[in-house]
Amino acid sequence: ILLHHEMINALDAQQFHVEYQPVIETETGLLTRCEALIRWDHPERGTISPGEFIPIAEKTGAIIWIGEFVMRQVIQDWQVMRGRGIDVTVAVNRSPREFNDKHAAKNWLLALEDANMPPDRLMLEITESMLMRNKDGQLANLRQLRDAGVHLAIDDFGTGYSSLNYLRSYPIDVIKIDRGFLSNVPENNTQTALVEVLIRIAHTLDMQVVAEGVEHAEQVDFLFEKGCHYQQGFYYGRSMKLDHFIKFTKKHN
Ligand code: G
Ligand code: G
Ligand code: MN
Ligand code: NA
Repeated sequence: ILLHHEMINALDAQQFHVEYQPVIETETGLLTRCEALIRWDHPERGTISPGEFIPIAEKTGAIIWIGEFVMRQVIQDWQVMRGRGIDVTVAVNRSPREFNDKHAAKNWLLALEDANMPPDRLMLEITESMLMRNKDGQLANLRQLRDAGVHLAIDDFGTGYSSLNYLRSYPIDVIKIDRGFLSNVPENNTQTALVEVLIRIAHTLDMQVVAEGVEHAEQVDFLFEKGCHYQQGFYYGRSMKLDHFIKFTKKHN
């Protein structure tokens, strides 16, 4: 079991790092975005997936410190990319707890300003369940961030419980279709029809739509035809350490 103190020690011992997975703009084929994903290089257990330790960090509260580390690292890495001629928008996963601090939006916006990183180069990914809890303080932070130009995405869209009408009343501008929906596209007719519907929902709500879990060319053709704005998945590339990601991006674009 991963304990609170083990995660805090891991931060001190610099056992966490952030990797970047490419996100491709469908219309141009250009790599214009990426998603930041945390990794834990555990000295005894090897690399531990965030799927394993983030839920525990959310319970113990360590997520606040981990989240601060990720945000700081992303902003620093963005500056490195910018210095190497790359100007991408970076998506960062956020846990609901990180929006409880009423100064959260202000603090993140100040950090961007300090780094000369335009707010629209940052995207925050939240889950449907966070919106359903509908906490006033969290909503105020979301509004402030969106007003400043930060993109706000619903991650794993379609797996939670949000009502579609509800979604409209939140300052969300991006929908990420969960990769579970794409896994049997285009072989499975029902799944394929569902993805088409999800893309159309995004169009109707005037939101950008990202398909996750793109693994082969048939999916790329389908997403192009249906007007899915962005694509992410192993077909294009896995998450990479900063240096590798910079080389990859230069080669791709
Ligand atoms: O990269 P991988 O598929 O192992 O990620 C598993 C899960 O961990 C994903 O659902 C992703 O949203 C989450 N995750 C990855 N990095 C972060 C992070 O920095 N903060 C939070 N809160 N979640 C993350
Ligand atoms: O929940 P979230 O969307 O943040 O999770 C992102 C995770 O999805 C990353 O950990 C990444 O490793 C994984 N992922 C990204 N692209 C693909 C893909 O094409 N196929 C599969 N199976 N997993 C993927
Ligand atoms: Mn995500
Ligand atoms: Na997702």
